Amino acid sequence: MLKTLLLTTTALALSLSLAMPASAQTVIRLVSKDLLSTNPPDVAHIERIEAALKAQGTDLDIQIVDLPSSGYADALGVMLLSGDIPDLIYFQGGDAKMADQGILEDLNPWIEKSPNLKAALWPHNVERLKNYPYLLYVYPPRAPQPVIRKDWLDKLGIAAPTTVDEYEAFFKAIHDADLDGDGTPGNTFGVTTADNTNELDSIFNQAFGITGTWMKDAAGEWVSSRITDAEKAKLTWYAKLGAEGLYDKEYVTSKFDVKEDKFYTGKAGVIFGSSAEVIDIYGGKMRQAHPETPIELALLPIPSGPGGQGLSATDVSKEARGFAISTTSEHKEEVAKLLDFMASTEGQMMDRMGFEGEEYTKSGDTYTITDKMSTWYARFFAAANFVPPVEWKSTAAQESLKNITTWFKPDNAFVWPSDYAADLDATENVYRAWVYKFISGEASMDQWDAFVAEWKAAGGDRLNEYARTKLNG
Ligand SMILES: [Ca+2]
Repeated sequence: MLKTLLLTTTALALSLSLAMPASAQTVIRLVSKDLLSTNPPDVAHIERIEAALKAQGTDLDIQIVDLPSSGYADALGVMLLSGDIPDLIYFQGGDAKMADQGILEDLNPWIEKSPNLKAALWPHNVERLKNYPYLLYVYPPRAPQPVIRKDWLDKLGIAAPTTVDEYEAFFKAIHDADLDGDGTPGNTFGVTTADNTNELDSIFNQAFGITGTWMKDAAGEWVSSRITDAEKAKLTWYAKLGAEGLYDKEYVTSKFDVKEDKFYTGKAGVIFGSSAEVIDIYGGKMRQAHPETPIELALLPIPSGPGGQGLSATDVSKEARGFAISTTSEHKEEVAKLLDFMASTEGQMMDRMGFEGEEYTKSGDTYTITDKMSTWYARFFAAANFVPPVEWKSTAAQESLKNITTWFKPDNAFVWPSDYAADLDATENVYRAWVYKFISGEASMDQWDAFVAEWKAAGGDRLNEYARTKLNG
């Protein structure tokens, strides 16, 4: 059905283009979220990209296809299913069924021919492209990392923690001191998170030996890491932190604004920022909350532990979002040239730095970032190898980006068939509920086997069985 539609519209487009006067300029149609022909900076950005490519001998007319930002994925799906398929498509979900229809190009051969793009990839991009070659999203993965006020770190007078044990002592030192200066020691948590324990897991999973979503049990069988001894040891430690007032048990009802507020008001010493940008937003908000003190944030190390060291394993089964080239495009070579340019130093200067006189000023070789930079964002890529001519990110933010490459660990998670959705939901709910029971003290770690049994009964056995068919293969 779709293929018939595609053939019809392609034939129509072809006959229309034949009726047009011949031109050396190639029309590329681009659809992307938040990229609009009604937004002047977007238009100016695209125009200067066209000019730069033309100077390199590629004459493109890049036409922005407007879709609403709200409900983008649905609107895109409707447009594609109607047979209107742009050359370059940004997906935020809904790509897998388009890939199944054969309308998304295998990007690997194109990347192979694109030296700038190839050099711009982050380690997780390389792994994801091996498993699912249809989407490209050249941005650092979200990897929550811990920060503390630098003036508090100085006041504590102890070194930043580098092991699990040192983290415990560090959280205790924060808790026992009166760093917020309200006259009451013991009313500041060492650490708080939002919603669940994912942020803690980001740096403590590897330390406790939780190497990925799937691990071998004592019998050599693949099982979900949720029910392993390593997970139990980690939760035992989280529960200890909770019992001693070092970890905020209210995490379970805290949204991100509550978490942040506890940090700014001195009710928690350490919080996690999910990206370099977020870390700098936290720094900016902290300074706004305390205009009398010039506060910087310090990034805390990725700790080693009994099981290892690193950031929690990154899902490399596929990109969740990103750019695709349509197989129906008549101009794949030109689209690939556009993408390669955007990954080059010249393209990144535009895409990352914004406009001279707006996001930065330039005097000779000296660049100065303006306040407008805080609202600029890359429309295409954040290349892993791009070094800006002036650094505006804080030291903490820069260090967090280095950690993403240094401490990257690929996960062995895979894409589930849709008929496992209910099992995945049910087991996740059982896990989250028990984690809270353990940390809040409502359940003791002696009840671990009851948790495992409930998790298995909720669909976990089925998940483990399917995982064995995938991972043993
Ligand atoms: Ca206090």
